[in-house]
Amino acid sequence: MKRITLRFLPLLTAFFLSLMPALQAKQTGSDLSKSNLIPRPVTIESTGEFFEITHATRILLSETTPEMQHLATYLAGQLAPATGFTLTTDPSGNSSSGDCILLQTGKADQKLGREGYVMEITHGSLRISANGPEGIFRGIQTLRQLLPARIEKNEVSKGPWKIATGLITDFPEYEYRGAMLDVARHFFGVQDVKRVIDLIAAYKMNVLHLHLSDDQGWRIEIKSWPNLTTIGGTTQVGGAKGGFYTQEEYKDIVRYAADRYVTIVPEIDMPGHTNAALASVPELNPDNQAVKLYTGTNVGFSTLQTKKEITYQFLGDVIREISGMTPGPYFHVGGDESHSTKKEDYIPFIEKVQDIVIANGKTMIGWDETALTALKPGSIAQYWAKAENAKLGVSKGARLIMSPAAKAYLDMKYNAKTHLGLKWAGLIEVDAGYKWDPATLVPGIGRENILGVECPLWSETVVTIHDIEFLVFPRLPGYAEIGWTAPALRNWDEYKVRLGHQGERFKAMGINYYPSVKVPWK
Ligand code: TNX
Repeated sequence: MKRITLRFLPLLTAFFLSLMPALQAKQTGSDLSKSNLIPRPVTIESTGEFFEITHATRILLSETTPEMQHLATYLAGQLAPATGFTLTTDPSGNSSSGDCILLQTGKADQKLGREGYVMEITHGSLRISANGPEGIFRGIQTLRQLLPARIEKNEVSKGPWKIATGLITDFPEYEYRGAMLDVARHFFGVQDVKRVIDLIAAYKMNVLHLHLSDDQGWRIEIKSWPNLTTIGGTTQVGGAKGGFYTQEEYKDIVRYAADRYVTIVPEIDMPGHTNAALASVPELNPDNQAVKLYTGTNVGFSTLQTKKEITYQFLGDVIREISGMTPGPYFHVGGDESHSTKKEDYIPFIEKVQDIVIANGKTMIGWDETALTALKPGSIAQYWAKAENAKLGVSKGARLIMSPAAKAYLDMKYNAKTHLGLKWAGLIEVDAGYKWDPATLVPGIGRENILGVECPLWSETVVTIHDIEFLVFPRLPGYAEIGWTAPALRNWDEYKVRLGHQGERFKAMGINYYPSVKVPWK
């Protein structure tokens, strides 16, 4: 008996040793394919080991441009508060000795495009490669989600900081993946906007559309028309003190966004939604008499004078000043719900404004009503309400941003009891917000007509950053995934499990989220 056991010992040992990696993987969760990433990447392969970030891990760069150095600093800054590590960046460092995170640009697969990346994680190193810095930045967001949720805390937490090994290849479905914040109905300061930028960038969104003017407030300093903010910026819905961004503050927001590869799209809504401008500039009114400031929530009662020359002089100045501070390619002219503008006036008005936008080097975006006009090549329509308008836009060669109110409006209540939000477009539970495909939603509109997806947050009922977070989370990661992940890789039953795991990240980030019963929270 004894002799038999001894004879088989080497074989038995070999057998158990061969099981070790699998056992280890089970016990400690080192299966990269089970990492609950949002948005879901294109492919993930696991190799069953670990990479560990320690105080000695170095961040290496394949090229030492200021932009790449900046990204290395950003990465170290993301990891510092929770780990307590001050990771060093070693520009010319050699990766062969291991224990490094390598950020490598150039020579990546063309199919990754500008934003895609490949992440190769081995026991000794983690490498993110991409065609340029933008892809590296998106990859860093994946790296954050591969670490334990407590990496998002603002205080030092216990390690170890292990990441499962394997290979991720990832790139986006749509090039425009955005959120919108209405800072006109209620004003939100620079710090709040930066918080929103950080939160959307964590889910690989790349656009923040700012709704900068409406009946209730004008929120951006225009040097040639100072009354817009000294009068039009003073109040908000409900009558409390409003606010506005100075040009320096706006530039600061734009820079902060650019550092996170987020494009700011400024919107000045016109010819309707203009009461704040009409209250600030008497000459914009038919009788040259300024109207009163407005703090209610009705829509459709105001209009610019489409036949007055001063209107275009005014808009020329506004569009020039804002465009000059906006590096992104877009200028949004609103154009929605202009119920007090005659259709025969609306059409030539938008066409004139389109020319001004183009003359300032920008591409025009307008809400879907602008599809009624003669759109120039390149102009973009944002579908929110009328499929007929969206199809008309497509027939004129416009590309679409998909923001269907009934699916993608962040200001719609989750259910009848939600204390914030509106319900005119319906209730949008977390599953309903996720279960749609922009490319099949409207018959006659296909993938090729769509530039991307945007989820707008209108702020009639939203007063604080706390309120913003409650309506934005947990729906926003779903819109981010609709924009990033191909429809074949998306289904609610699988997504909800990944979303459930994000709950602990929301907590670590201090996000005031809606704990929907539809989601199996971890
Ligand atoms: C419609 S969406 C509007 C906004 C409101 C929003 C409230 C759009 C282009 N216009 O003026 O704030 O509904 O959900």
